[in-house]
Amino acid sequence: MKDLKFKEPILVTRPLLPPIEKYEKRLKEIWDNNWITNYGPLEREFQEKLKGFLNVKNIEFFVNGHASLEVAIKALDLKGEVITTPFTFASTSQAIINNGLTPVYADVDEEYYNIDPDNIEDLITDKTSAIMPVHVFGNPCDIDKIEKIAKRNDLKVIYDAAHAFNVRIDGNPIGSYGDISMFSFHATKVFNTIEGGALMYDDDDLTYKLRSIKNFGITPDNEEVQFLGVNAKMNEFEAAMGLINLEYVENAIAKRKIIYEKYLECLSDLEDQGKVKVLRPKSNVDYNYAYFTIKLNTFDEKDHLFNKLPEYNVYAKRYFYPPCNEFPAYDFEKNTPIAKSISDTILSLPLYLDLTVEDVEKICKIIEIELK
Ligand code: T4K
Repeated sequence: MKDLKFKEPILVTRPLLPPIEKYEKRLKEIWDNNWITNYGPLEREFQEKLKGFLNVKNIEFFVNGHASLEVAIKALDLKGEVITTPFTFASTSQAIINNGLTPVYADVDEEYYNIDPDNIEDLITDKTSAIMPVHVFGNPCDIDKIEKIAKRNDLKVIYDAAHAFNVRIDGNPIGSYGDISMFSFHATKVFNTIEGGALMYDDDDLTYKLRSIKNFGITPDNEEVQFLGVNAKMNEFEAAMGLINLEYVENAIAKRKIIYEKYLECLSDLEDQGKVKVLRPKSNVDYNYAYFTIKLNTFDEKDHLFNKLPEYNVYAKRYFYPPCNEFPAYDFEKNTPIAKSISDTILSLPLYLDLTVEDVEKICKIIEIELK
């Protein structure tokens, strides 16, 4: 145990931070511009560059991912009930509830932990206005089935793509599906703008509404309050970070892939013995290696590992525990057994670009010892 204890804490993630000189250069630009928020020149430059990088039609930026999700719901005028997944971060459900709508939870699939389309249709009522699936850990949902259900029932689709930066399905950008897709650029994500978020969408008509709603509902052309809005604007410091991190993100993803594959190699014996199950990317997907998750067989095994790892200075996270329909803050039916069993047994292990393959070997050795 002594040999395996890390000197410095190994956290579940660390932010992608570019060379500080690059940020200082952009800070100088912000000072020269005398413009620090409200759709400034760096945000506009970032918008054009990111559109080109991801090959998507429209992008609007926001102060954080959660705020952008709330604005997306307002922009699509959703009413009543929204069918969503309980296996996600608190943000997804809270965006629905904060807009005065009711989340209706569909259970998830056992392989990728995403909303199971076969559970959606039974939950549709005359109050349902939308489906809000999450591409959990960056693995795309069953988009074909979801979009067919939405079309058949005249429902909107907002994808919570918080984890899915730069993911592609059969070469197509993940932000090009549904009515709107939401991305988080939080410090803990593959790509960050410190805090920050974005909506990506095809319908050009949405731009006017999104830009108004994130600025108190004030319309950009005649400055009338035509919509009920909030303040959810990105600022120039966030945009500067985005512009610089964009230069480094492909390299960061390539490094994450090496770490991910090292974990796979080091955990293969435990997998063969049926002690852990690793989440893998779908075969037709260019993945971003956002998370490395393992599923244990029982709650007790998960709990044991989660509590033991800190003794070695390793900090996993329980993404996501419990399922959202079991949060004490709400009173929803707890009727999603698969989400519950995944939530009870899953852990996210450390994954960030400065983690070394030697670190991974040690972490896996610790897991092996603790699961004996
Ligand atoms: N939808 C989904 C599906 C999401 O997962 C999220 C966010 C959202 C919507 C909303 O997007 P945002 O509004 O956040 O843009 C973290 C993030 O705060 C959150 O953004 C993320 N999902 C969630 C999955 O993870 P916590 O509670 O785990 O954060 P925290 O502070 O414990 O950080 C995790 C680890 O990262 C720590 O061990 C330390 C390390 N860390 C963190 C920060 C902030 C650093 O090393 N440096 C840092 O600056 O929620």
